Amino acid sequence: MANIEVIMGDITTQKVDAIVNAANSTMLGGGGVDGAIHRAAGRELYEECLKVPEGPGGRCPRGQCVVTGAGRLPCKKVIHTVGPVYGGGAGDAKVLGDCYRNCLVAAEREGIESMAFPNISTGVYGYPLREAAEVAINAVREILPKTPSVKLVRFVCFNRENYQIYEELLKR
Ligand code: AR6
Repeated sequence: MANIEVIMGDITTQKVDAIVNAANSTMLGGGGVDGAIHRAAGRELYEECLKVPEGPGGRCPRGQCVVTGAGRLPCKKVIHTVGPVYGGGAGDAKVLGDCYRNCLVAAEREGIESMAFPNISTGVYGYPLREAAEVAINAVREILPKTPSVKLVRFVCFNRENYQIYEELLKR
């Protein structure tokens, strides 16, 4: 079974096979972690995203993911996913869980051994931190037995509050 760990830090500096981007469905960048990833990766990542075909839900529909190269980042791949905009309805957790599950399934397909997740949807998209962390950890624990190539999942928290929540929940 893979290791699941949490650190406090910047996802753009993680030396893992793949980092996950909390993108929007245009995949052409934005604020928050998406902006940081595109700034650090450079033009090559933007141009690769531009080539992803647009469907009815944009380049990446909510809850799904798209894998690209990583430009100048120290990782090999970026897995872009689009979380739910928190509305308090029952569908939010399903979509957020789908993001984590689908990223791990994509990682397995790509032969990725180590990956880092940001706290998807907990910034601009407004998902309450503890609820989001519970969904994230449950989804990862649920899917990991089916993704044996993935040996390390790292949650990268950008602030202490999120870090402490993950630390506490991962002990359970
Ligand atoms: N490394 C790790 N985590 C980070 C970093 C970083 N460098 N920067 C911010 N975070 P957000 P969302 C954390 O808003 O809620 C974008 O404009 C941040 O503290 O980036 O999924 C997209 O284009 C928070 O905990 O993503 C979309 O339009 C977490 O990353 C929209 O925002 C997610 O916050 C997506 O919103």
